Amino acid sequence: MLGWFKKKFAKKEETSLPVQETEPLDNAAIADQPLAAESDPAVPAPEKPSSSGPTQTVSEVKAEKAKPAAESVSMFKRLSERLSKTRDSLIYRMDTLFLGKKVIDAKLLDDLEELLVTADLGITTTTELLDHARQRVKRDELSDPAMLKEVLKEKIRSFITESTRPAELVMPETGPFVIMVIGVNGVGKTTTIGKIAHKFLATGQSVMLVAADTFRAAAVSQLQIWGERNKVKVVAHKDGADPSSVVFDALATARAENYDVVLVDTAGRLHTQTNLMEELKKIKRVMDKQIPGAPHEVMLVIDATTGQNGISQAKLFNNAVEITGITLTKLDGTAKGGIVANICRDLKIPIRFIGIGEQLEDLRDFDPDEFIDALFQKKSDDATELTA
Ligand SMILES: Nc1nc2c(ncn2[C@@H]2O[C@H](COP(=O)(O)OP(=O)(O)O)[C@@H](O)[C@H]2O)c(=O)[nH]1
Ligand SMILES: [Mg+2]
Repeated sequence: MLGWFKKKFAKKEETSLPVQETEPLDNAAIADQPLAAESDPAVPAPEKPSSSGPTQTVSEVKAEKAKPAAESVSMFKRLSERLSKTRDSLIYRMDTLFLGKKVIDAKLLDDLEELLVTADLGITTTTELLDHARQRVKRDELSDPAMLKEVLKEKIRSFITESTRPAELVMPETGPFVIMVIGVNGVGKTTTIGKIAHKFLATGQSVMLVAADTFRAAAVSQLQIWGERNKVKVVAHKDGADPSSVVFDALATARAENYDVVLVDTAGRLHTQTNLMEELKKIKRVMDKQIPGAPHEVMLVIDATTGQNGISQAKLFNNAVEITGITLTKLDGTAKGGIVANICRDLKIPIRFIGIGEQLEDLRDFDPDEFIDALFQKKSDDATELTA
């Protein structure tokens, strides 16, 4: 497993929160919540962890995070189960295509090309994959269709690993680590913030949430629910407030109160809405004024089920505010797994996390090897796992 963030921070063992099983989320209930009364930290601040103590090195942090083998197996199993629908749209279609075929001929390669494009790998990534396969066939290194799948798997692995390492979030040595979360409506920004907060809390970091999505009435209360669930402070202004001023105030508080991590929720916007994109730039500038260097991470959330549209969203958001990392949500849904390779190869922006469900713990560090292995798992392996 990769370490998912890097920071020399004071040891905060006593404050580490155990990872708890959470109740299933009732999103209808979230939507129906009355808007919390005007403003401000509706949720009391948690106990601040002590900032004294010996400094911990990155390798110590990693060692501490190393999981017992049994836990890793069950984590992999859960990932693999959650990816089953995504797997259907890529791997099982490939298996069906290769079934009963004895040789790799032009027709098979053409059919494969169509399959890969429709599984969201995109034209350029597909072309590169196919060229690679064709060259190997030509050089007589590849003739068995069963081997072709392995060749594709390793090539996809190389696309993903090359562009995502190092994929760790790098926290500043001092001051709050500010993460600005952006993306179009409904992709899972607020949910992802709740899940990321949970991850940081489990390592003993103090976390503040900022409701800079002042566009929709329910948005602030939705974030406040995630705040309550995590028992962390949520800074909000009145509904309809200027998001830049919310952010300006929140970062002042975060600095004054020594928060480790600040997660800023922004309004969903279409990447084609230029005025809203300008607003994002303004929010970013305001952050830097309050805490020089902030935001340290501009995280774009992409819904993996939206396919190629997700890629164009990323390009336009990147032009406006320079994305530093991506969270890909809803890979437990009917996503076409090719989008992962396409993002890595085409955009060269690291995927930090993947969302594989609606619960607090359903956010995984994106580990390219683990992901590829889970995605390419054979159906027979699934059956073994489920009966195990
Ligand atoms: N299945 C699944 N649903 C998700 C995931 N992430 C978010 N969602 C759901 O997507 C919907 C929109 O999420 P929300 O966080 O409100 O999106 P936002 O508009 O970008 O803030 C909600 O119903 C979430 O529960 C995920 O990884 N898997
Ligand atoms: Mg939201």
